[in-house]
Amino acid sequence: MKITSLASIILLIFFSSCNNNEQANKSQKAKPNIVIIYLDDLGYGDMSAYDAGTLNTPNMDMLANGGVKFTKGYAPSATCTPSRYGLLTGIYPWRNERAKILPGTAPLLIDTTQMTIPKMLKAEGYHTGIVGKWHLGLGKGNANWNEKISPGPNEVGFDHSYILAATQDRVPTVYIKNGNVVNLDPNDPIEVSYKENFEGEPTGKDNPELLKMKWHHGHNNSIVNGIPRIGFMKGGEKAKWIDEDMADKFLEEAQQYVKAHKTEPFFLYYALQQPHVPRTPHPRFVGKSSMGPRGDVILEADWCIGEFVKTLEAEGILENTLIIFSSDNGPVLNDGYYDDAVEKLGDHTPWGPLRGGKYSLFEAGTRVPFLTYWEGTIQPTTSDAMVSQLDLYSSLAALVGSESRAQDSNNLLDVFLGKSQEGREELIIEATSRTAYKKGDWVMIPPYKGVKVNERVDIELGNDDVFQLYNLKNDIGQQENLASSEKKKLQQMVSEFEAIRGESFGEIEELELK
Ligand code: NG6
Ligand code: CA
Repeated sequence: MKITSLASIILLIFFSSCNNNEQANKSQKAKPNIVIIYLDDLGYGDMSAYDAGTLNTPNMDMLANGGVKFTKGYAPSATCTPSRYGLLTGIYPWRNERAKILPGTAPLLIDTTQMTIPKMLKAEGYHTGIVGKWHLGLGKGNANWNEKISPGPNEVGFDHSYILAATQDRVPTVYIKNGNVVNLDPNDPIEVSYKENFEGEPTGKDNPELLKMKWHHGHNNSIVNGIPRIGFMKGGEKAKWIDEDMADKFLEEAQQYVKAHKTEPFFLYYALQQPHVPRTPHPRFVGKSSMGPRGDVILEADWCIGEFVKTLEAEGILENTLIIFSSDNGPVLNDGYYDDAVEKLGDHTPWGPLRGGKYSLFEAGTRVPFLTYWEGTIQPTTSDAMVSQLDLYSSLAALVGSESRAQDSNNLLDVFLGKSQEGREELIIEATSRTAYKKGDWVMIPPYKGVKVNERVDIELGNDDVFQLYNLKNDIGQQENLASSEKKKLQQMVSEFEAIRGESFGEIEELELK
């Protein structure tokens, strides 16, 4: 063979392989891996990137400062179950009257015929997994924990699931993998009840001597690992989780999932349990924040996120992975245990400049840390566009080329990718079955009876006898109620709100509109 023809063959091979690489790159970009990292009760001011508190969260900050950091990012609700429902379905949780904080025995909340983010992504060729907190009900109610529990995450779109059923403070205190309780001993079956105790079983209420963490309100039923819980449970000794190991366990499962599926497009919903109660940092993190267990578990979560991102990097897929980070609702200090969250808070402000907290219709209930990160694709920026977790469904569908859209989910793909600042115009937020309406900088809260402050958690709930209207542009702390001075604005907000909700709210006729 002549030298020239050999050279041209080499060149041909070289160019065709470039072309292949380019194509591979293109199709990778079209179907990037998608990871949602979801914290439980992390407040707007709990991340140092939000410049509000005094905690130092370098790994979360790395994502926030290297991606799009949203200053007006909202969870659908100020509590867990409704937020997670909205996140996965793109449907307002107030449309489903069962979307309330669920006990561990509740049936699956998402109908198996309903579309969800993982279902939509599966249809586009994704492998889908969830690791961490579920809290959307399991089975048909009062599940038999000793058999395969179904329907659950695997029936609403997840190919793989490794979950805790409800919350860390609710029974059953076991991990469930693809519908089966992990380490279940058939000779020690699990029984669960939210109504009555099982004979002879100690409780937090009657056996304070057995407790390593004391309950403040609620949380006085079965005792697991010295921690009193919500609900009663019997049996399943070998299957019970060790609270202090939970963060490491979920991290390991998330890392394994990534390693197992790195060659196909995957969607991972990594739902960490921190800083929800009971706050049980691994001994490696005890004392690290000097704010007690609440601060310590946030630092633990921060470390987990750092390790998780390192895994994406080590597996060579960081540049092909869109990471979305947020929290299911705002912060709470005393959520039912004596754990020094109040006493050791110091100057830290988990709610940042916002009013209220978890359970509240005021801003801190639903405005949460929210960011998107995509190494090499998203340019670092701060965005003041209003976005909701509800919008992820339609935006991710647009990203992967799916035509599917969800009812209350706006396609804000360009906003999430940092290419546009045009977010939502309006949003309804929810807090324990109450709703309020936001439009631009304005927030309208209809009158709600009920206490203004929940004394047990020491949080202002947003209830008042009168309409409340705030302009967040000049009043982010919601101090000045403009309802009587801005009556036209109020009337407009109320009408729009009622049109979306399809119901009428409050006593608008008493406004004497002029
Ligand atoms: C409340 C619990 C609280 C927490 C919350 C759910 C009591 C008194 N309080 O009912 O501790 O578990 O439910 O939190 O039981 S969430 O983040 O999952 O919505
Ligand atoms: Ca929560």
